[in-house]
Amino acid sequence: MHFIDQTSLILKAGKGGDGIVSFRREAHVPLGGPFGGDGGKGGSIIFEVDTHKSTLLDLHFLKMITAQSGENGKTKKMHGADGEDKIVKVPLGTVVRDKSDNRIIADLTHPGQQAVIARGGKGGRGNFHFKSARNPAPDFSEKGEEGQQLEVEIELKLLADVGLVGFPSVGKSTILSVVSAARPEIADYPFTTLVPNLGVVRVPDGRSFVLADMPGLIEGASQGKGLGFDFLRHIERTRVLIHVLDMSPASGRDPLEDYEIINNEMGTYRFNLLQRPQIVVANKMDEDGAEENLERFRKAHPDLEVFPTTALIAEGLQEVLYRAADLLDVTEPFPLQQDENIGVLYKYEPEPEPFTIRNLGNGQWVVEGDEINRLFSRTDFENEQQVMQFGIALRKMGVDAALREKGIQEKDTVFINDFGFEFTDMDEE
Ligand SMILES: Nc1nc2c(ncn2[C@@H]2O[C@H](COP(=O)(O)OP(=O)(O)OP(=O)(O)O)[C@@H](O)[C@H]2O)c(=O)[nH]1
Ligand SMILES: [Mg+2]
Repeated sequence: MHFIDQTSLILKAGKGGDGIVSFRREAHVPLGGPFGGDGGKGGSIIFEVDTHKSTLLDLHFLKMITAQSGENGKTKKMHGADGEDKIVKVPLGTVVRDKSDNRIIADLTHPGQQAVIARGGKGGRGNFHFKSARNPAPDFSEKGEEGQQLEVEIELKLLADVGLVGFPSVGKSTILSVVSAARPEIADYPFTTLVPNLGVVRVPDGRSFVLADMPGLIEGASQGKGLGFDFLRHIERTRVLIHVLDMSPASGRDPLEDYEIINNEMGTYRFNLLQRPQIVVANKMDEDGAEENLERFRKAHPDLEVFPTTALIAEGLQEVLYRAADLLDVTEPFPLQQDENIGVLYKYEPEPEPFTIRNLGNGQWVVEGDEINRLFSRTDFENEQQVMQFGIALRKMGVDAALREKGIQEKDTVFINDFGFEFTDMDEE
């Protein structure tokens, strides 16, 4: 199976339905009260973790996802139907970024977790909302809001707790195969592992964790050499590393040098991977000359704890697993990082707009916002003092200035929560 772990997609959430203009018809009234209903909300595009999925293959072929628009309002103040949300199933470990600025929109790390990636537009309000003493028969209504449109970069990052790292052919996949039920390919040529394999490891005391055999790293991996660069990204997700060294002189390499090179690559990679606790495993201890290499290594690194193993016959690995479980117990997950120049962000929450202004034409404006609604509900409009205070608070929030900037005229009507206010420009007094 082809392994797709990165793709991009265009998302178009549903438009909100328009509010409509209509009037109640009564036998003896030529023009009855406003009666136009609200448009329905546009459908949103929601990503949901499906643990049965393991790649982004289906999304790779999709290119674009849309959600249904809301229905327009109907007469008799009837609400148009909401557009249906579109649920997109993604594998655990999916990270979604806004392609325009590379910011993380969602980091889906729990089974069943959902995240709204493109929000559907709000429905427009029908004309009955805009009735006021000054205008008992408004002949206008709001249009539905456009749904959010964006291009996203989707990336799958493995969710292994522990990663096996090291040069090619040191025995990483062999270790995974003897400590878990995973059956990765094992061979004596380099780069046998092209895609990390995951296995669940159960320590005899009952603890368990997910272990991954990373593809071999080589010098220059952090600059994109070999397979390194792509898969260094996967290591980003792990909390503990098992650094595997080949102690056999037959490999033609020097384990002391290998150790330095791999650490250097991991340290140079943009998300300093050396922050993760490392367990050093000296593998292939069954080979001639391995003991001598181990001696040398220990002399060079007297403070390092080294675990000698013969992965082929599962010797020495029990201790390694216990140590990994112990380290996991005390190691917090590393936050997923943005590019260096953006800094660390755990979760991207767009800054809420304090308020929005819509020009309905004919000197009619709508101002909306959570803060404004709160203020509104706290104000007693029968009380002149409070009404003044409401006006002052709006001005402080910058509502007046924003309206002026959009070209509001003296005596235009500003609707807030279905109430119409006459605009008077206090700053020009
Ligand atoms: N003698 C000996 N050979 C081993 C031992 N562990 C693994 N091997 C052999 O080393 C070779 C490479 O093993 P793999 O597990 O595929 O190595 P890897 O690190 O996953 O290699 P890549 O996927 O290429 O990065 C295979 O031929 C294994 O049988 C060991 O403890 N002793
Ligand atoms: Mg391998």
